[in-house]
Amino acid sequence: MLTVYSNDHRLHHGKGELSEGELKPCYECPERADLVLAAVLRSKLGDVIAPDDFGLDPVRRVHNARYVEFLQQAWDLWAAEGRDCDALPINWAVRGMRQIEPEHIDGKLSYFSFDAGTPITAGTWTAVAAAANVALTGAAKVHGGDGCVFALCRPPGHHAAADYLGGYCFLNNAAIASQYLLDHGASRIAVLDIDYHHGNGTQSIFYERNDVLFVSIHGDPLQEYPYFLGHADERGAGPGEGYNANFPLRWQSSSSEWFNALDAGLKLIAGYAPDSVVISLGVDTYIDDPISQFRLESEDYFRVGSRIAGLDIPMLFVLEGGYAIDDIGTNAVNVLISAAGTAD
Ligand code: Q9C
Ligand code: ZN
Repeated sequence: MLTVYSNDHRLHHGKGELSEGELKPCYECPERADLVLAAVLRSKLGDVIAPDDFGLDPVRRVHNARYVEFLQQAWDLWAAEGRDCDALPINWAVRGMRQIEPEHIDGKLSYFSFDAGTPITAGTWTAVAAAANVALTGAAKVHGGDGCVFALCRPPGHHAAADYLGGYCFLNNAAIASQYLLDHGASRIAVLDIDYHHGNGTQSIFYERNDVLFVSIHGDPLQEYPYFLGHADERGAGPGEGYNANFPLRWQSSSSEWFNALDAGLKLIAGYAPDSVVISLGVDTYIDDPISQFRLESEDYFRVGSRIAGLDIPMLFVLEGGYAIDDIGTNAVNVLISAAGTAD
């Protein structure tokens, strides 16, 4: 299996996220991708290549142009206020408030975000653009005939919607890759999101479309972040009705409950008969994950890979979450090794 990777991810290194009433060190840190890369190299999964530059057109197929421009300018606008700490929003336009983009950077940050856990730093845009190029390069390889590719993306993407950031995510790498495949000949793409958290960004981007089937297994939004999307009755809208499937699971759900949901999700995907499947691969379902409440063990991840490979269609794995630093490499590579082994 080919891996696509860029060192530019290291340019995004936030200091703190608002959590439990204080600014805590960011769980989403550069070591994550460095350790996944180290595990890929140790495992001899296959070649590691650098991304090509696709420019911003394929990004704008998914994200609003004003939002992309904001991401490019945000740090400079923040620094122009004389600030050298990370940029974070402080308030949001909830029920009954106006959706008008403010002029001041503090207002813009609020307008284009939904949480205070996703800091913008001086190097964030470069890292974010590189992650999108990693995903796009992966998609181009799948388009070119590779059966199984790993986009080692950081920062992650699945919480980012068409025009807002959050959940450590800025551009939706998996959605951008999916749209690229559709724009290059695919008629149907399935996105299988197995990150612990609901992929609210990906769901919202494709909610009214029937050319992307979105399937997500995640912590029940009644208990878990992102709280306001990911319920089982969200099934898509308009032409997209029936093309969105959520499997919310309660905290401390067992591995066997999780695999039952995976099997149900894979059955829906097989019935859809997509040209390719894009997997939002988070390994924060791990029992030792510091911010999550599922119970998968390292050995379980082998079965995740082989079950997905059983679809017998081209697979693009896109890295999302996973915060148990010591085991993130092993867990991610266990999925990939077994997917590659089963597919060959
Ligand atoms: N006390 C991804 O896994 N909230 N994002 C954490 C910690 C944000 C996770 C709260 C979780 C975002 C890509
Ligand atoms: Zn997650």
